Amino acid sequence: MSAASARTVAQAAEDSRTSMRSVHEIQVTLRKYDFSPGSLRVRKGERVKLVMAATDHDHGFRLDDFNINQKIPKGTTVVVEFTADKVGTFQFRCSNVCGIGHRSMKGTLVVDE
Ligand SMILES: [Cu+2]
Repeated sequence: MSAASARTVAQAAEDSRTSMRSVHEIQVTLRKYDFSPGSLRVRKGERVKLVMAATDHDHGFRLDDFNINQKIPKGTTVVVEFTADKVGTFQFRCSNVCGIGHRSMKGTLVVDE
């Protein structure tokens, strides 16, 4: 194989990797006292884009394992992006005291191999 065609093959491989690395977008609604959906499932290596809307109160999205703590004010939609770079089941929860059920407002992120 010549050097020129080797580069072409490498470029094609890079192009296909880039297109596979598409963003996994998930819409999440936050309201007293849950996340909907409350269970998020993605694959390791995916770029995850959470589009989160707080409908009834200021809420927050805290996912310590990925160093995320984002406030989501009432009536707004906030986008959080991260790379799911480790496998496991991780808990997220509301990080803004929103009422009597605040402590039970949580969900799980599952990252599959
Ligand atoms: Cu809350």
